[in-house]
Amino acid sequence: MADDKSKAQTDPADALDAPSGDGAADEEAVTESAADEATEPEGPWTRQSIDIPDGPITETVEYNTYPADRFSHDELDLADDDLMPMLRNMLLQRRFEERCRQMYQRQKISGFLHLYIGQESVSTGSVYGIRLGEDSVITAYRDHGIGLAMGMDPGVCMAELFGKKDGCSRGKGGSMHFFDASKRMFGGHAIVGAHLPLGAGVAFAHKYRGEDNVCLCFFGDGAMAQGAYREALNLAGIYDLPIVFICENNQYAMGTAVDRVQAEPDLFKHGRSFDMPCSLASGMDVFSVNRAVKDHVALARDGQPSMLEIRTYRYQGHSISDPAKYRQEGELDARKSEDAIVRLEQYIVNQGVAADSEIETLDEEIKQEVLDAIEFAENSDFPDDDAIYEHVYAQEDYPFIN
Ligand SMILES: Cc1ncc(C[n+]2csc(CCOP(=O)(O)OP(=O)(O)O)c2C)c(N)n1
Ligand SMILES: [Mg+2]
Repeated sequence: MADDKSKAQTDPADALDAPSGDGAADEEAVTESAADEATEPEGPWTRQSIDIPDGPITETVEYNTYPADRFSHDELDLADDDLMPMLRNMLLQRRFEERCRQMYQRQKISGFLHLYIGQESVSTGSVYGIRLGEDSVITAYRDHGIGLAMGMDPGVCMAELFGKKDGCSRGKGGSMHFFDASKRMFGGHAIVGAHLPLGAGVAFAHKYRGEDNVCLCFFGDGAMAQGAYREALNLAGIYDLPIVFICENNQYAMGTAVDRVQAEPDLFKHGRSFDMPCSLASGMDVFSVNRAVKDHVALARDGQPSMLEIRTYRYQGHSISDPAKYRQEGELDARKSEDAIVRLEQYIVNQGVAADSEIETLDEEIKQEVLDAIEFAENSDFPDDDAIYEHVYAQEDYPFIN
């Protein structure tokens, strides 16, 4: 795919090597580039033809699909021993957020709070498809699930929500700004669509440094209506960046259903405009997500950016204050009956890997872990007043501020 594209510049390192400066150095640079132009550079450059074919162009496109209940764990190279940790990973997100809701009602948490409940298979299935700690992840503001799935400490996360100094962003970011550079979790971003170019930048950094790592860039269905989405995918395509664009299509952007705002509601197909492989996976089955992400990560490691739509559903409102009246009657119950956590629990029992009672014990342990996280957050202090001046960008000679 990427190989037969017309490109003015294929290597990002070349892009940064462009001559700059003033005076004599500039003159030299100009002379050199004039000489370059005289001889056609070697490389895979092709010029687009101006001739129009005499007849229609027919294109056959293949989209991969990853439906629910298609994959078993052994096909995914997951051992029996991986299944309970995988369930633990999902349950931790669920139990953590159930308490977040309660803590919000008790006014321990203020500001925005967007819950991820219902979407846990997306984070867990993805994290099990990357090299944790080496590959990078970036996401939007519904970020608690992916942060916890990547192994961020629940106490540190809860402290962030409480606005306390031991929080992952020192209590100054809150719900939308989970961040842990040591785990290569690059946020947590509040402006819809704005982090997609950042994701492309992270992938660019991997490539520029010669690392064999990839970036997973998650975003919502709503972000696809933003211009930054197009800019990011285009740059990734031009530079062959090691990135997977993952659209978490939870059917709504606030109260707006996808098919009310997208002329092509099959969002995975949009990646075709950038000559990328595109796939569609079920977010109601953690194995489907895992298979899809592994396949797309393999593409990214080969320098092929791609687009993956994961169809999922959020069981809570858009934010804590949303009564979610836009849903159709019976819609929520239907989706709850497909809950990916329950699906995995049933799978584990059916495979004879663990009994119901062992799953219940695991759940109790996790509930206690979340209570411990709350205690940690309670015992942490609020940031000092002076902290308001820390980690703030200020350029002394910046114009217009005086
Ligand atoms: C540029 C911008 N416009 C509007 C908003 C307000 N806003 C916050 S969330 C949201 C909906 C985004 O929906 P989606 O991308 O599908 O993510 P989801 O909430 O479903 O996870 C909007 C419009 C914003 N944060 N940024
Ligand atoms: Mg959405």
